[in-house]
Amino acid sequence: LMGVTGSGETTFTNLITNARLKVGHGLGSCTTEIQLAGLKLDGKDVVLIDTPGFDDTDRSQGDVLNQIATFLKQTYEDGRRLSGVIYLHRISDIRMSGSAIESFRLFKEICGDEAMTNVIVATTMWQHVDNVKAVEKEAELSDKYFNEAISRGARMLRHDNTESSAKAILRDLLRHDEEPKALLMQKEMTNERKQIPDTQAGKHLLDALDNLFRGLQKKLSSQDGEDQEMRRKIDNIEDKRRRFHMAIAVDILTRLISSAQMVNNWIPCTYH
Ligand SMILES: Nc1nc2c(ncn2[C@@H]2O[C@H](COP(=O)(O)OP(=O)(O)OP(=O)(O)O)[C@@H](O)[C@H]2O)c(=O)[nH]1
Ligand SMILES: [Mg+2]
Repeated sequence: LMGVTGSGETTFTNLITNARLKVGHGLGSCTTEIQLAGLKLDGKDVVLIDTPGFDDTDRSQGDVLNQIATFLKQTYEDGRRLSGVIYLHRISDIRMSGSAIESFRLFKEICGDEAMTNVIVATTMWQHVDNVKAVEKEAELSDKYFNEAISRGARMLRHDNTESSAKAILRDLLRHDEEPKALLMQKEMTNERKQIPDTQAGKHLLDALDNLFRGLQKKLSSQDGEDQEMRRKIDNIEDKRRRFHMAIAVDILTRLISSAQMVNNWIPCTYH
């Protein structure tokens, strides 16, 4: 389950499993770690993977991408494949904000075109909206923002926060003729041994930050005097870029240390 923060990933997970994962009721993001919860559906063991939402209010998009990427890589190396990916989107959002568009682009880069047949875009929060307007908005979303994904095989379904609609979404993924498929980012990191910033999703995120950075710098240079607010925004983007690289460096270092420890532990044994 992926989506922007507050789109209802954890609520979806709790609805059909025995898990009692923490749901966010305030303005801030809630889920900070990837959490798993299982259920039995039509005799099949299903594991739901609840992820921290994109556009996290406390952490950067890069931190969330790192977390998801690390988990996806591990899963793929363990030989497990995802039967499907559910992207939740709030139908109650008045408009598709820049960050919502950006989050979905990032999601598409994580999955890649080939895995789109195993993707469901599920709209949530139907209880919060006028039904007629929401149906119009749903049509606009499928024609405009999600149409490329749909043309590659993704399906758009409604989730009305009931157990039956959540199960219908899972059944759609399980019943679908497609085999579980590796996501593009999993193949890039494992088969092509790419680091996160070199994957399509990583590159996309860095490009987006660069564009933002250049735009703000241009604005700043066209102004007389120092604009404190603009300077703060630029510093914030620089900070996000640095943290994205830093998190990856820490990850690589941790792996190196643990493999060095494995070698250390192994050498004395060979002499016995
Ligand atoms: N009406 C309605 N409310 C929902 C639905 N899904 C979630 N909510 C509410 O939306 C809020 C956020 O839900 P969460 O499940 O924590 O959202 P999340 O996507 O896990 O958020 P992060 O963990 O921050 O990424 C909570 O108050 C939920 O009760 C839904 O389908 N319909
Ligand atoms: Mg959550």
